[in-house]
Amino acid sequence: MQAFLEFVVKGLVQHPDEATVTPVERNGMTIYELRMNPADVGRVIGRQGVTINAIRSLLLAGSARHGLRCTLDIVEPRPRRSVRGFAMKIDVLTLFPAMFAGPLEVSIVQRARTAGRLHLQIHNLRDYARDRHKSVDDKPFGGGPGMVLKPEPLFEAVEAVAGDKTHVVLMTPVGRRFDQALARELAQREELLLICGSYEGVDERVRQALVDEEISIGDYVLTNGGLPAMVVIDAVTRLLPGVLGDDESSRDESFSQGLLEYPQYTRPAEFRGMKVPEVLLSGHHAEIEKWRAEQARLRTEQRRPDLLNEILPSNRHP
Ligand code: 4GS
Repeated sequence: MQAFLEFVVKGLVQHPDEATVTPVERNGMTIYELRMNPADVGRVIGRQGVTINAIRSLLLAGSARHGLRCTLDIVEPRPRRSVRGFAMKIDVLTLFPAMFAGPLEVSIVQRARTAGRLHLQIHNLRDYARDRHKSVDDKPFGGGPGMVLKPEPLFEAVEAVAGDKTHVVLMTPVGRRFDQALARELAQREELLLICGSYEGVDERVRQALVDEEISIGDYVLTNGGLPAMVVIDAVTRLLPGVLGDDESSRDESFSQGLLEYPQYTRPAEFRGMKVPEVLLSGHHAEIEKWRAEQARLRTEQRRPDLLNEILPSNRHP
């Protein structure tokens, strides 16, 4: 369908190399967005819309045969955003670099890395231990169970890795609770250094002298700060400019207004006797929007009433 539209549009315009067709999924409908040189818009619309209506009819006929719902939209050329060249640098200090293979090498994070938006480097804290035994931990002064991360390797590592602009973060349960607002804050930084705690904790002088901010991903005790660091990296990366496509990020906007997601369905319309709500099949966009807004509010009231008094005043009851 896209190729067909492209063929038709390029045949009409004077600058065919500037004409593009992008399918965008919205409310179960495919909108084919046409972009072109502004001088060509008139040609594609035609006198009194004759040309564009003819294209729409062809599209409708073609898509109906396949049971799809499509439409056509002429949109402004995408603004050249000033995101080109922006990249965030994230360094991680950990005793278990092997943990980081996998989660950060797939999906959107991997895409951000290959696109040069995210420069991620994992450093083994043990490489910065100077003594013969490469020791990174020691018994706590004053006694007690477990081991504490020694200051020397951490100081050496941070001094080697961090620059002037680097925001140094310690992952620890005593830190500020991580949430979407904090992810947005961190995404504004140019360079992050995430220190993963291990064992019973880190020498207090590390906090005093090296760390700008302490972050916790939640009130539970993990074996080390590797997973928390990955959680932060994942949430921050998808907020970096140019990482999510337009479609992904506009979807995100409606969900990060502080309400929980409304229920989503895809085909088939009936599965093992369970039906998709009629309104979603109706094609009435206004009705669908209304239903989704109601559902999002209902779910939030039932499951996370705390969210309604938070974040955005627009979430509150009128
Ligand atoms: C968390 C957390 C954590 C705590 C590290 C016990 C090893 C462990 N770090 N959010 N010592 N929750 N860290 O559980 O950030």
